[in-house]
Amino acid sequence: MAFTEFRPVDEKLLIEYIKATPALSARIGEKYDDLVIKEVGDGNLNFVYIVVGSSGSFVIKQALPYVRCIGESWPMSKERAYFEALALKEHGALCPAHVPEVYHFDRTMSLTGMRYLEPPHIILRKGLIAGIEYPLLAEHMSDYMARTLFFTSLLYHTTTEHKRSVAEFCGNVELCRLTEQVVFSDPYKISQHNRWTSPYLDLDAEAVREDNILKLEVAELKSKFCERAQALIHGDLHTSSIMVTQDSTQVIDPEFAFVGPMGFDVGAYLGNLILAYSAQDGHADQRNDRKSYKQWILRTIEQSWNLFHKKFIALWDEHKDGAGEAYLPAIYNNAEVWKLMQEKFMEDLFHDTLGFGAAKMIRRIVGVAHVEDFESIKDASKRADCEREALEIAKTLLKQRRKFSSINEVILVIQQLQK
Ligand code: ADP
Ligand code: SR1
Ligand code: MG
Repeated sequence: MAFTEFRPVDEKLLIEYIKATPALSARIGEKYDDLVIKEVGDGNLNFVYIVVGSSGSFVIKQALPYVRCIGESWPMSKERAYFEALALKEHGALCPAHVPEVYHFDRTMSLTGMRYLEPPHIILRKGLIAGIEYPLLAEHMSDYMARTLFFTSLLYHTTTEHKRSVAEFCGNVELCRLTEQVVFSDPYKISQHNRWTSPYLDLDAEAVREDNILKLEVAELKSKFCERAQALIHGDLHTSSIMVTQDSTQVIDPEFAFVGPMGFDVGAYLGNLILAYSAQDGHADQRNDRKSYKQWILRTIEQSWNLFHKKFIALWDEHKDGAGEAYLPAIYNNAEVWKLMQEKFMEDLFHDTLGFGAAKMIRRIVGVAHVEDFESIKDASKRADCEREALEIAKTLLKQRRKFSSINEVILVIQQLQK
């Protein structure tokens, strides 16, 4: 069977597709009798099939021309699959230990074949809800963020290389516009898709829509998101885009990738860890009060930023005489100016991280597409208490981000604002 035009696959059609695609059929030794195919997509946008045979396995991900969690009433370019595959390949080349290998990509079918992250890999968010500690998470995520962000920025690229990448990923405009809407606009106005734990958070949602200072700060972040072409970012680096075991950390799902502000990735990751922290009281029971687990999350936030900072600077120092054109060695030519310039860069990145992280937290509480951390708390009043705490932390971080000079200060504020 030829696949010369787009067709949504199902389990049955997928077998025909695999038979017609050598890069996939070879992965399962061309054995079809014992093949098990299951659709497992629990994300918001796409369809994901796990394909397991006796001689191998892979995952197939297909984008349909709409947003899955809303339905066909919200059309969305299926070209997002192309940008996801491109980013998986580029980030995978820079950080192969933490990105699944792409085996096959078909632009006509908006379909990607990639490594199956087999059990015990689970989605990090689910691990955080279950109260599982991941001792290597901070080490691995700081590696991933430092390498993908540094090596795709002007600190490493010439401006010619950089503009080529900016131009290519500008094509992912529909996904960028989705983020502009659901992160930076909808939570601050009445919008048909907005939702919150009503009636408990009615006044809190209204307060977000009427907070002039918050609106001024969000405008600044939105402008940075739209205008700052700093590095090839993942674009949706929340805790459901990370799959983990005790010794493996894999970043999936970069379909929102574009050349944007680095702090949007670091902030998404840290902001979602703060959401997980605020949700813990809702998951506490008589067997486990979650107190020590909350401390582990805070330590992970602290270590993730501090390790990221250290590794990013180390990469920068190592490549300071390379092709990167942002800070020419002939100008930044003494140890003092080099240090001052790096400190300024990292301070700005830290403040961006806090601002974007906070904006990502707010949208998950009063906007569209909520997170399982809170949704799985059955008692609505208890859930609202947890969400309100996260909202207060986010508003404080967003409005006062420039006052913070270390991640420890952020941790202290989180602890002070907990109920
Ligand atoms: P969406 O783009 O819709 O958010 P995701 O890429 O997040 O889709 O994938 C949805 C789900 O499919 C994930 O939560 C995970 O359970 C599963 N999944 C995705 N990619 C893989 C993979 N490479 N290996 C194993 N499971 C995967
Ligand atoms: C309709 S909004 C869907 C959300 O899911 C994705 O994971 C992105 O975060 C997007 O904002
Ligand atoms: Mg996803």
